[in-house]
Formats: sequence, C-alpha cells, structure tokens
Amino acid sequence: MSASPDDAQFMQEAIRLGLLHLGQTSTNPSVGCVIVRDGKIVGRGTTAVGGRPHAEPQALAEAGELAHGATAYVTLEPCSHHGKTPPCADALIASGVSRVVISVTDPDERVSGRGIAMLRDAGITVETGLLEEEGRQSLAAYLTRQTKNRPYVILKLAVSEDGMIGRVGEGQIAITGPAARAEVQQLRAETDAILVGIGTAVADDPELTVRIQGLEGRSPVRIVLDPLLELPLTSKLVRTARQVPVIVVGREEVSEAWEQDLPPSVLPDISPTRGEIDSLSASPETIDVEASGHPQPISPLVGEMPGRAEVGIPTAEADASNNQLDSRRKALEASGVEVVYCHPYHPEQLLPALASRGISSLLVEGGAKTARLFLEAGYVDRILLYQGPGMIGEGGIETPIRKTDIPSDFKHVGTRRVGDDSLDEYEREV
Ligand code: AOF
Ligand code: ZN
Repeated sequence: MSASPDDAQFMQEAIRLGLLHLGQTSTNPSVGCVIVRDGKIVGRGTTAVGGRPHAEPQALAEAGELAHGATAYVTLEPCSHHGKTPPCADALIASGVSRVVISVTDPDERVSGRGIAMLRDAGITVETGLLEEEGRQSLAAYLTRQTKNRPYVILKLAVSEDGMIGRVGEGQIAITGPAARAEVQQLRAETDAILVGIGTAVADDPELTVRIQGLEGRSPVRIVLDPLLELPLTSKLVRTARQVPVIVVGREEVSEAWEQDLPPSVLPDISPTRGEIDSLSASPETIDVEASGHPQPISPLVGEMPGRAEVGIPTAEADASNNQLDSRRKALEASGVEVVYCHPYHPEQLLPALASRGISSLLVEGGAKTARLFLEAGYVDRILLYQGPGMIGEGGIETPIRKTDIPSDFKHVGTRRVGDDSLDEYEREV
C-alpha cells in the first residue's frame, strides 16, 4: 500500500478514537474513524456506547458534504451486513468518499472481506493493513473473542521490591501508590469482567468496582472462583451484588476428582499448581447479549462431574457436604449472587463459557494461585507488572511471575513510572 506519514498520523487518530469506548461496546468492537479532506480532519466517529451506531456513519454525519472526495480512515473493515444498523460500506459509498484506509480486516464471517469488496466494486480505492499491529491491539478483546472463542485475558500484579504480592494473613496491604491504583480503576472500567480466586476474596475482602469520579457506572462483572461456595455473605462482594453483578464459580458436587485433574503446564519454569479454580462446561448455545449492549452474567450450567462412586467418597459423607453446598448456594443466590457450576482447573472451559455470555475481556487480579493457573494454561494475553518501592519481608506471598520469567512469546511493550511505582507491560500478538 502507498501509505504516507500523514496516513499513519490519521490512522493513529482513528485508533485513539476507537480506544475511547473500550469496554463499553461489547460484544461489538469499539472502532474509530476519521474523515480527511485536503489534509484536515472533517469528521470523527467512535462506535457508540452499547455498540451502535457504528463509527463510520457518525464520522460521515459530521463531515456532511465535505466527505465528497475525502479519505476515510477506519480501524476495522467497514461492515457489509444488514445487522442492527445498515452496512457502513453502503454509507461510505453513498457519501462519495474516494479512498478508504483500513487497519484491520474483520474476522466476523458476516463481513470478512465483503466490506472491502463492496467498496472496491463501487470504484473506491481501498488500502488495508495500515498500523495493523496497533490496530489489532486496540481491537484485542473483540478479535480474541471472535477468533479464539474466549475473552482477552489481562493479568495485573502489584509486586513489592522483594518480589511479593502480599503477606499471609494480612488481607489488603498497599504495595503501589495512588497513581497506580487509579490506573487499575481505569483498566477495570475498560474491561468486561474481573476475576479473583476465593483465597483473595476472603483474605482481602475486595469490592472490585470502579470508584473513580465519572466512571462509577462502569464496574465490570465480578467473578470469584470458589469451588466450595465459601464466599462470606458479609463480604463486600456479596453485599454489593445487587448493584454490580457477582458470579461465583463453584463445583457441583463433592468429589476428589477435581484435586487430581490439573491441566498440563505450558510454562516450564513454573510447576503445576493447585489453583483455586473450577471451570464451567462450555455452553452449547450462545445467548444474544447484544440486545442489552452489555455482557450478561453467565447462567447456571451444570457440568458433567464424576459421580461419587467413581471417586470413592462414602455416600453419607458426600451427601452431608452436598447439602451444605446446596444451602450455601441458596444463601448466595438470595443475596443476588449468581452461582454457576463447573469443572475444576480448566480455564479452557471457563473462558469459552464466559465468551458465550458476551464477555470479551477479563482482568485477572489475584491471587497467586489463580494467576499461575491462567499463566500455566497459556491463556494470559497481557501482563501488567506494577512494582512498588516497599519491602514485604517475612511472611510474604511470592509473585507468581517475575520480569525474568515472562514467557518468550510476550513482547516487552515498555517500562514507565507511575507515581513512585514502575509498570512493565508485556503483550502477546493478537
Ligand atoms: C463497523 N463499524 O463501528 C463497528 C463494526 O450487531 P451489529 O449489526 O452492530 O454488527 C456487529 C458487527 O459489526 C461486529 O461483529 C463487527 O463485525 C462490526 N462492527 N463495524 O463497520 C463499527 N463496531
Ligand atoms: Zn458498520
């Protein structure tokens, strides 16, 4: 393609616009579009909150007559299908633009290549692949859900100078300062769901909501991996479950099979660990989550747990435990928590189940076991390693991953200061 430095600059602006509604358009991607006439931007658009209208008609509306003979820069191939809105390719053709520059082609099978073909058939010059790597990163959640049938997984860790993420028995302790914490709140606001293990939920009693001014309404769905349904009814998570959804991922029945059923490690340096996770059996059908424009909580799914006889637990004992589990489930549900049942230690089943409910991005926030489980299974796409200046010392909980053992297929995006802390970012190709 014949991209000029100006082309790159305009696409950069389209990518910036797309990022403005990250996490607010799911399951639609947040696309950015600029219309440029005689070297000047005459129209701007971002996919609207909720997913519609798409970016292009908004940018074209702002440009009006000036779109005639202009160039449109768009981060994703314009759509060609009659979905909930008419095709953006038709809108571009009708506007009279003479050139369309695209960063990423759309994997949605209703579109893929057809949007480009419609534009070319109408005599418009089309160029693709400009700033593709950045474009793909900006659409990472959408592309991952579309092509891998799972959410894009971000692992965030706050590590002390001596490589610890907390101290045993002390709940939440400050490792990073206010600037880093504000960044994490922003990240939560851009993510569809946030996940912790029951160990962290009990020890830290976190709320996992977005509390910065102006973003309070953008808290992600909160998910707790909790095989035995131990989440206290008095926890902040349960007490706020009617305001911001909480999903507890438990296991269906008492059995010992889940203790033995570990997925193989893909990280040679980290030994297989007992995580805190159970996982869902993937749902065969998908629900139309687009009507609400927001990810829906996953509904209860009953997995194929091994029967008690198979794992040799005495029936009476197992019955008593199952009765307890059942009453805990009812109590959680009465508080507004959704309880789902699943298989142990298998994010390869949990993640597609979340994707099928419209969750395109997932922030894993703790603790060490949960982080290891996702890392070992190879499902982490991005790692944010915040490093604070303080020491934890004795009783410290070691970080599940250090700068020196980041898997080699991650690219080190960079290091930057955030207040008194530093942040190292690593990402995989999308
Ligand atoms: C564009 N521009 O801004 C976005 C696009 O359910 P619908 O009708 O909104 O269609 C969803 C699909 O539209 C989605 O899977 C993706 O292919 C495309 N998203 N396309 O031209 C946009 N957000
Ligand atoms: Zn469209």
